Amino acid sequence: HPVKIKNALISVYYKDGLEPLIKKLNESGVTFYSTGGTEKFIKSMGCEVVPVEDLTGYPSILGGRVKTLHPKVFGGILSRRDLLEDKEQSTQYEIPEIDLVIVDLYPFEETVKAGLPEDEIIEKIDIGGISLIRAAAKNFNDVVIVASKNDYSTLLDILQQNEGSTFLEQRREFAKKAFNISSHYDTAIFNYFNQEDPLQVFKQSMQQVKTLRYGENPHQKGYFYGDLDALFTQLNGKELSYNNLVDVDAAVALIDEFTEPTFAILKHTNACGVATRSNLLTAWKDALACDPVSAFGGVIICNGEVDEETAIKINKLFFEVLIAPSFSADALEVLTEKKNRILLQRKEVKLPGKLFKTLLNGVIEQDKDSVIEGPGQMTPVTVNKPTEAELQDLFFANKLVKHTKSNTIILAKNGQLLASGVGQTSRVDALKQAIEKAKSFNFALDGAVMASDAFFPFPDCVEIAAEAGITAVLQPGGSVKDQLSIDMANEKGISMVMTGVRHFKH
Ligand code: 93A
Repeated sequence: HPVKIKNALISVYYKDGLEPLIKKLNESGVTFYSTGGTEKFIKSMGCEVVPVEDLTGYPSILGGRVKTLHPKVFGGILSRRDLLEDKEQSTQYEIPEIDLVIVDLYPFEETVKAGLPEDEIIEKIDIGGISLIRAAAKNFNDVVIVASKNDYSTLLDILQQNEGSTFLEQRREFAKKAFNISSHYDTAIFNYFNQEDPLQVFKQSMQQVKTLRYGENPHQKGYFYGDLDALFTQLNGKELSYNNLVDVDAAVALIDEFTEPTFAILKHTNACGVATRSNLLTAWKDALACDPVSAFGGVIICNGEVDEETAIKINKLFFEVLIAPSFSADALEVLTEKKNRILLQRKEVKLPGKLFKTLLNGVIEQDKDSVIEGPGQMTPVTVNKPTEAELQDLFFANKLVKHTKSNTIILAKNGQLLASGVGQTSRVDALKQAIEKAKSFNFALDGAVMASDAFFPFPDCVEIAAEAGITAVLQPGGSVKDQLSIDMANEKGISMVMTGVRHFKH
């Protein structure tokens, strides 16, 4: 079913690269229909071109918003050439058969990236062009759609081979590419609309002020701007303090990394106990076992209902805050025995994706670190590759690394945090701290994994880790001396993966 191209509608934002194709089509006697700028461009090449206004009998109106949106244009593209009714109607309404459509859409993404004001971005949402693409692609049975300048030469080659005709499979292939372009285009528009307005987050939170008992220390005043009731139902205890709020924020961010039953205990925003298990009771026991000393006075969080048995165990610990999505009635009875203890039942609410912080005489803003690399994004760089179990532990450790103060080293095994080095000014200090800590709680590090929030500038960390029994290492990589760490891992016979993503948290 070869179709010879007789009429082409051409409407392109960027005109570059178009000449050879226009020339070839012109030689084959194709009639061109075109919109304002494109029409001028084709004319300037010395080719005849029919303004689309002459076809529609309408000028381009609303500042160009409506140029091609007309039954004569869309009828010409969508008419089924083998259907008698379509043929008759096309004749009745004087609709020409358009068998080639070339479109280059308004550069929406480019305009967003250039940081232009919203009204200019909105104006770059192409309506006519995207409709032309969809219509022509839908009717690939009779119509060729070229929706990308990358395909000008593809069509040129085909036309040269087939004497100005195209075959059905070729038109179908063009249609597939066209729908790829239109879906990508609409996704970009959705992504633009889906961004939250950071100032909105700020303005909204400013509507509610809560005076805190004090700030970080008793001699500092403290306030919270926001709506805690939207996030939690407080079931017991005194008012959240400034430091509690900071820890609750860190706890929520950490637990949201996990889907399997998990308990985490935090102190000063860092996890000092985390375990993922098949049930929350064992998760609690193993989270606490990590560092029962630090757990004293901590903030506890889990991702499932707290039952009575677990509540009885938790109750033995002195803690500040316990956060869970729900508590059984029995559990609540146990946990409310002590009046000061804060129990928060979490609501399912999406938190803002931005972070603000005042500094100097202004405010800095950034996106939250919302990415986490799973085993699929861990590239092995050593002769030995991590086992499946090690990969799972590396994934677990990577989640903790992301939520722990830099410089961070996380040591983990079997879905349990063994020890961490946190907030150190050198990575090797963080590692030494972690190893010391693990040993002090009688953890054997043989077969444990290590994760680092940033690259190793020297091979010393890998060497020390391997000697302590660590068998698999995760790091983002990116140091000029990466190879030294890789060589060290190979020398020690352990495995290493790189994720390419750094997770500083300062
Ligand atoms: O504003 S539009 O959405 N309205 C239309 O009817 C329309 N038709 C084609 N934009 C429309 N186009 C776009 O105009 C094309 O997708 C192309 O990007 C551009 C070409 O305009 P010109 O030929 O005037 O440079």
